[in-house]
Amino acid sequence: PDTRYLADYQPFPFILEETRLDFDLAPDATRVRANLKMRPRDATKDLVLDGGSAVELLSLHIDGKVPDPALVARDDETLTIAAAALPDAPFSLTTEVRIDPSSNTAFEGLYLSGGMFCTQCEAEGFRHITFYPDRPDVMAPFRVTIRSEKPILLSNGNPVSVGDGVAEWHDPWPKPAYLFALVAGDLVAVRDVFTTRSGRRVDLNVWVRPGDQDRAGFAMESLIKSMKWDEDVYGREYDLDVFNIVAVDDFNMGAMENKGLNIFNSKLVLASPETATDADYERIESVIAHEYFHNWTGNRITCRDWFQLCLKEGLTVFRDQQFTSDMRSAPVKRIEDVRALRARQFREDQGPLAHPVRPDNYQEINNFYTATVYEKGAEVIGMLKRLVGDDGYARALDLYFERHDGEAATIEDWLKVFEDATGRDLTQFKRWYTDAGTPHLTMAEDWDEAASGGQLTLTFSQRTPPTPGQDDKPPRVIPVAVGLIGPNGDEVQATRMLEMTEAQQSFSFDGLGARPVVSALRGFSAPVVLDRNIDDATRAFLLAHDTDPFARWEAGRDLAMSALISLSQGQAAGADYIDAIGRLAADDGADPAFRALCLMLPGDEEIATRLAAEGVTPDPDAIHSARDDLARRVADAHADLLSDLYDSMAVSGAYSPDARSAERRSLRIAALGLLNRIDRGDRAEVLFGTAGNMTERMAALICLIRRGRGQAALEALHDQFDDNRLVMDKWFSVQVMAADPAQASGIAQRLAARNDFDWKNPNRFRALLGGLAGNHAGFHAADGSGYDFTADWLMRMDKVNPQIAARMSTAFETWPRYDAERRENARAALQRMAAMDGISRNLREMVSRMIA
Ligand code: B3K
Ligand code: ZN
Repeated sequence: PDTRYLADYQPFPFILEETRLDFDLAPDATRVRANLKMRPRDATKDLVLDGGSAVELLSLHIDGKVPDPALVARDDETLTIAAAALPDAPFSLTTEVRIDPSSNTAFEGLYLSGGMFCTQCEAEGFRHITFYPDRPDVMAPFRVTIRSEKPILLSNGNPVSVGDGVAEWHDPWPKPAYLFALVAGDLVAVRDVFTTRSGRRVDLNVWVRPGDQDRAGFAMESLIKSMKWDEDVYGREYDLDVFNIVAVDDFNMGAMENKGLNIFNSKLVLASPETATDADYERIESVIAHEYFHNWTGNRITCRDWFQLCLKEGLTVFRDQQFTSDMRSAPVKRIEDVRALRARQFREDQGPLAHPVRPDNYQEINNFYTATVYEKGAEVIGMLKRLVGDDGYARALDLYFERHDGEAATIEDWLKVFEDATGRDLTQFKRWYTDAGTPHLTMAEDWDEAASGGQLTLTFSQRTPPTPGQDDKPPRVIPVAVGLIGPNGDEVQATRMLEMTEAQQSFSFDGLGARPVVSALRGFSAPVVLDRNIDDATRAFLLAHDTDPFARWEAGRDLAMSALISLSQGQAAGADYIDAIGRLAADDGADPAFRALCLMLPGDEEIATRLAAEGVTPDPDAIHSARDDLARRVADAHADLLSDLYDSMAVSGAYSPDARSAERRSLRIAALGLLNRIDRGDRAEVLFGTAGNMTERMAALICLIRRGRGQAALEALHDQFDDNRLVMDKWFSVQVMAADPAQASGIAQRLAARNDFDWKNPNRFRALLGGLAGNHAGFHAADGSGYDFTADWLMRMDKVNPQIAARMSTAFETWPRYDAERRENARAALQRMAAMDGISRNLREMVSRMIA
């Protein structure tokens, strides 16, 4: 009954020509007057406006008159005005409502964060502000007046007038309500100016709390780089006179692309060398870019309905990934993205929460802001680009902006643009959007020395395991990038894109002379699991010689993975890996960040996911000790080399977050992590005490915790930063994440009892619960303590902030793959949540999909 279906889409029967909003802000009684200029498309239809139960209607007028009360109906979610009460011509609808931002703990709609008023409307938050057609295909220009004693009053668009206690804003670009934003607070700005290529002067402001200005400079630099890049690479210019970014401490996700007024979680704005790591800096740069890029892919062209979420998110992630590759090392970025995809999206695709990139039904749309919609959505665009080529992609994008600017579009529109621009039929390609699950691609090799001067035939077959609601998966088109390396290590066939369209298909390479080694799925050309029969010696050969950086890294990864899997099953293994990795680490010709990535062993969770994909039940404790064992052996075997790297990769002088310095630090930290297994933590202790930047201090702290000697460092960090929320979030998270698994949930319990566990703050809650979920063997402790702790807190959080509870419940999504005892414990925890009185729609949907 609560499920919505893509197939049921109906256009809104009214046209909204303009929206005027008037806010009188007060913490517990804000008044909102809305004046909507409307025109019926179909005069027989009632006008149904969305409006949450906490929105109190004070008055309603149609063309200035109060309608017959019998023609107006209110329920918990809507306000309906019968067609009989509406003119058959343009009319104006005026409502006045009262809302209470101070009691809004769900942080959806208008709420308070540290005394500042702010909003979050995507996906369906605007209905908690006033009565409105809260759907993305209803777009209108907005005029907004804000009355408040707060000194800084912001909304979307351009400022019309800013006076004492009142400000007026006008956004000329028609937009859906989910892009509305308002901020009122005591804020200061870091300012700059950007001149667009056609000469528009744009005032840029990053608004933060007084005292935080000196940590907002990097966000500003990132914004300027993003604006320039979007002009250079996509020909997209900014379209207003101001661009505002505001940092808030209480925020349900990372950031939000509201037109001209992006609102950010403060952890994605504020950074200084003492408080933020290199990874934080990189993430700030990419999220600032992501939200900025939404101005065209999301705002100027938005989504017709929420089923089309990947239209804006997949494309915008793809764009931010391109941006980061241009700003930093492209191969390193690609490897990092694939790691993240496998860790989050493959895991999601493998379990009960699997869904298509474009889902066709949902109960709560906020549950679909997933790795599948975002990251797999971006991979699908990468494949499209590989299939039509760079020029085809550029033509298609130009056509997309030209054809759909100002519209609310669909995946069908998106694919049509590619078909029209390139002449290619994308019917089969569309399955990447409609079918869930990660395809398994098997590759077999056949070498015929006698045929055509030495012929290699590769035969691929594809199979996608069933996912909830989808048993049969027809074959998809899969671009498989392949190169060939000769026995002497030289490349004999440069990258060729094989297009697989059948369930099984063969491709031949002639005139090869001697049998080459195949470098397959170069650049991770498709989001699939590749199964091939390959021995460790061949993997080591590829790790040494492959010209494609991704495939080269992947060869080392596979080598590590095969060793870890054997070790976790009690077999001796690892010699080939230890050998090969030593040679790579010593190769000064290879980029330091690349070497660092190769030195990092796959995480426990990734090993478990791989085992499960092969139909093996993962044993979290055995995986954990296998990883420990292999890391220690690597350190033993290469102690001198690692120690040299640790010393030589030190970056001298003042800290700078630039890519080159960060890459050296990453290799240094990778070496430290391994050495820590054999030096009792002595290096880490020195580094923690002497490093002037958070990147190295945090790495050192993790090492110390792993050696059971983190106490003094934790205390020191606490004393130094107890007034800095972002550092304290790390403090909470790291001690659970890096804990000995047997103690993880006990430590989490102890931390949760602290006064400064401000659990209603989403960052703090995520730090602790996410820290535990990130400790694989700790969360999956056989006695169920990790599950119980998590379930208790999710139930508590659900009453306050359902979105956060539902999001964090994904910690359980892998439960069906474990042994009977763990499954029993996890199921009991899930059932306890399902049975909770007053469970939210958000958590209910998640839990019921996981139990099903
Ligand atoms: N569009 C927002 C996400 C909104 C999430 C709503 N639950 C941020 C982003 O993807 O850019
Ligand atoms: Zn986005």
